[in-house]
Amino acid sequence: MRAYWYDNLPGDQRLPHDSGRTVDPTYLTNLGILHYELPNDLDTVNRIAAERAYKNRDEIEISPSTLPGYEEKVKNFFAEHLHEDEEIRYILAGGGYFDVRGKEDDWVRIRLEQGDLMIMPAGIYHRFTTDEQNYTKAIRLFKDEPKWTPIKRGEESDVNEHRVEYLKARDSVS
Ligand code: KMT
Ligand code: NI
Repeated sequence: MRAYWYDNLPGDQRLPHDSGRTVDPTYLTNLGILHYELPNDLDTVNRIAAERAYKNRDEIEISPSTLPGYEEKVKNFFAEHLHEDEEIRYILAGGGYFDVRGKEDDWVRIRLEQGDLMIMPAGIYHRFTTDEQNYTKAIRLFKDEPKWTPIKRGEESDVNEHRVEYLKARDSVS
C-alpha cells in the first residue's frame, strides 16, 4: 500500500497520477480508513470479518476477459460515490487504486496490491480504478446481503445521514 496526493492531471485514470507527495498513515487513520497487510492470510481476513459481524462476501475478478462489460464497469467504479455501509476490500491478486477525498476535498490515491486489506468508513466519498495491468482480483465483504449500492455524489448524497455522520466523526479528530 502506498498513499499519495493525486496529481489531478488529465489522462488515463489507470496511470499512477502520482504527485510525488506522500500521504502519511495518520492522515488516513484520521479519515477513518483502516489498512492491514495480510498476504496469503485468509484466516485473519475471516477473523476481522467475524469481529465486525460481516455476514456475506463475494469475489470479483476485474479484467477485460473475466468481467462482462469491463470498460463500462470500470468507468462506473470511477464515478465518485459513497456507501451506507463500511466497504471492506481484500486484494487477492493484481492491484488497483482507490481514491478517497481528503479533508480539503482533494483526492488521496491509495495503491493496493496483493495481500492489502482496506476498510473504508460509510459515508466517505471515493472511487476505484484498475491500473495499467487491467487486473484486480478482490474479495468484497458485505455486512448483510451482498448488495451493491453506490450513491453518486450530488446534492442528495451530501445530506445523506451516513455522510453527515461521517463528517462529524472525521472532523472531531485533529
Ligand atoms: C468500489 O467501491 O468502487 C469497488 O468496490 C470497486 C471494486 S472492488 C476492488
Ligand atoms: Ni465504493
